[in-house]
Amino acid sequence: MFFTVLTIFPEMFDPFWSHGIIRRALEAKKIEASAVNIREFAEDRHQVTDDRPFGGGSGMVMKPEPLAAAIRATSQTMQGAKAVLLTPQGRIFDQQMARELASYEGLILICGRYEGVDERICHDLIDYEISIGDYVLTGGELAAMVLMDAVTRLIPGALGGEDAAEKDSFSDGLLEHAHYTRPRIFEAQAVPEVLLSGHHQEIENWRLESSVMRTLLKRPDLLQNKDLTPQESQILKKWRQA
Ligand code: 9D3
Repeated sequence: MFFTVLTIFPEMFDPFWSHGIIRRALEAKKIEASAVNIREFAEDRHQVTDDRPFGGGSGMVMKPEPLAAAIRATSQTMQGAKAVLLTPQGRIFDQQMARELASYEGLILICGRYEGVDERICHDLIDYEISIGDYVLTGGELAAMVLMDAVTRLIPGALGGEDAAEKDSFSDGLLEHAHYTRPRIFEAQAVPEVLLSGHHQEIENWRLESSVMRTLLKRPDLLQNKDLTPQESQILKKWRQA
């Protein structure tokens, strides 16, 4: 996977590239990444990337020419890449979209700033418009990092060791079971006895029950569109009666 981010703040990405799983994936060449300054594609002497909105009003709009030049130049060097605009008007990002995006060879992530980008950028040059949720950010950069983080961990080999990606929360539509580590008693709270028993089947049963119960309590909305296995339905019935 090849990520190119188009932004007026490329330095924001340096700490993101430099830590944890993202850093390891870069070092292992599971992903490649660069942040390009849109300003470099502005033709004027002061490299201006914004302008006042037609029709008046407060705030500034991202000019189309530098952005279009940056997207075209990047597309030419990235065969099979999709262009993603991070925008509050986009479809809300979820795990299914992360899986879809992870299937491409490359992603060009366009980070808006100011009040927004000129509408005419969207029609020909953008494949996806994505928001990361219904709250107001100051620009698309953090959203681009969220997207790259979620996509990177789906790239085969990027997590290292065993492929935990598919066992995760959301990948089967339920929240994960509760987790415990040492000590066995922490502030008068004991670890569930079954987890210390060594009975693998009982542990699996307990984890599925924990998973279904937690989803019912914390995220009942996830159960609306989910196909349950007979075992899951039985657990759910029991906890709904409780
Ligand atoms: C006053 C109207 N605002 C729209 C909600 C203007 C506006 C606010 C914030 C325009 C752009 C932005 C900057 N946000 C993003 O670029 C952004 C974003 C977000 O704010 N929330 C969730 N996902 C995203 S992706 C890009």
